[in-house]
Amino acid sequence: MTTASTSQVPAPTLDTLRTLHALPFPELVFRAQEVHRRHHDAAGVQLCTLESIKTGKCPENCSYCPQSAHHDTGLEAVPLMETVAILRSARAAKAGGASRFCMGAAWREVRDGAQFDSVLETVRGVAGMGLEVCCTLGMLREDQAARLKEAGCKVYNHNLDTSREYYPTIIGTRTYYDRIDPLAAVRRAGLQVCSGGILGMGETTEDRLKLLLELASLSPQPDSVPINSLVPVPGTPLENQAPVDPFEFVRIIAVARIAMPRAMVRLSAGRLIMSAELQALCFMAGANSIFLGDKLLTTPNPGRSDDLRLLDRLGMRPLPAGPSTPTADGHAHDHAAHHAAHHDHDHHREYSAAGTYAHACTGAGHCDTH
Ligand code: SAM
Ligand code: DTB
Ligand code: SF4
Repeated sequence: MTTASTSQVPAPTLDTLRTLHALPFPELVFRAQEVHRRHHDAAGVQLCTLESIKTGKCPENCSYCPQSAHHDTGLEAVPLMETVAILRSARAAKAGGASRFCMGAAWREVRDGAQFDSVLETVRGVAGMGLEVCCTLGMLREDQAARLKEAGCKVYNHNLDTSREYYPTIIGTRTYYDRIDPLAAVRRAGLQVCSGGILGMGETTEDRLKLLLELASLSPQPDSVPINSLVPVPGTPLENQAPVDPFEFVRIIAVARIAMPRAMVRLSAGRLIMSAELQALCFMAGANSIFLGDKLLTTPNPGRSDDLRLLDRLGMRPLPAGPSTPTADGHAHDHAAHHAAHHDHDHHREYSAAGTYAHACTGAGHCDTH
């Protein structure tokens, strides 16, 4: 088996993440900007579209999730969609400007059989349209991940969601290992890893930093890291959770960016109630990917035209699909990745939270410091 990623980024320590998180807000955002510009196009945003290909009646009891059969959210369950209907959505997503199409199923795990075969056929069709394909279908084995890759899937999303310690408070039907093990299988099969979490489930800042530490300690680090803000859905046990303080949210994005310099950091669920200014701060802190389209899996998302207007107001633009999108695998050949290679040996500086360093590399031109 090949592995998708070859480059390793040294993991930070929890103390380093704590120190970064405690920096004055402008200093933290500045540090995150520095790292971001070294590894990414600072004006580029990856646009992904989600499709819930199998909705509801999930046997898992994730407290945040409207699709769990354990909660009464009034959600209409929909069995696995036909390939032709999913391909129609994918075509529309592409026409609307998305470069990645992410298919989610409310399954505990992937099971071999007609339904998985149908998903593989769908993956073939979506990949054939020139869209990057991401799947999130629950737990899976390496041979299943390999079949997805062979069908044209590029990325597998499987979130750790929160810290190891807080996890049992949120989910009782599986363990943290059930989340971590499939990530290794996905990597071994040569797929890119997308893994992140949710803020606003009653966890502490320490839990959030521990989640980032778990993600940053994966070797190689995830290629993309979705940071979701809890959408508190009526009928779920977390329906009354208060939103996370917006500056805390930005701080976590910034620490994620510094700890996982090459990853795409996705500003995921929860944008509907975020102001344009807060989203702009998230981009300044290193977020460089969003979900485009008025629906996530089952909950609403800002409309496509509002998002495109926001990017336009900020002078930002969609990143294209394909190898020019910088990823943690080090195979990208654009300027940002070229730059990243030159700066790998400098990575320890990114964790030097105590002082500033005079290294004014913007990523916008040729770096003359080496
Ligand atoms: N069943 C698969 C699994 O759990 O891996 C895939 C689908 S699941 C809905 C994908 C992710 O959506 C979860 O891991 C969680 O991070 C996120 N999610 C679900 N409900 C959410 C909510 N109410 N607010 C924010 N994120 C949510
Ligand atoms: C991720 O981290 N967030 C997306 C995607 N990966 C699959 C899902 C968000 C779901 C929000 C709740 C809903 O719409 O059902
Ligand atoms: Fe099922 Fe995934 Fe929702 Fe958990 S998050 S209840 S596994 S769909």
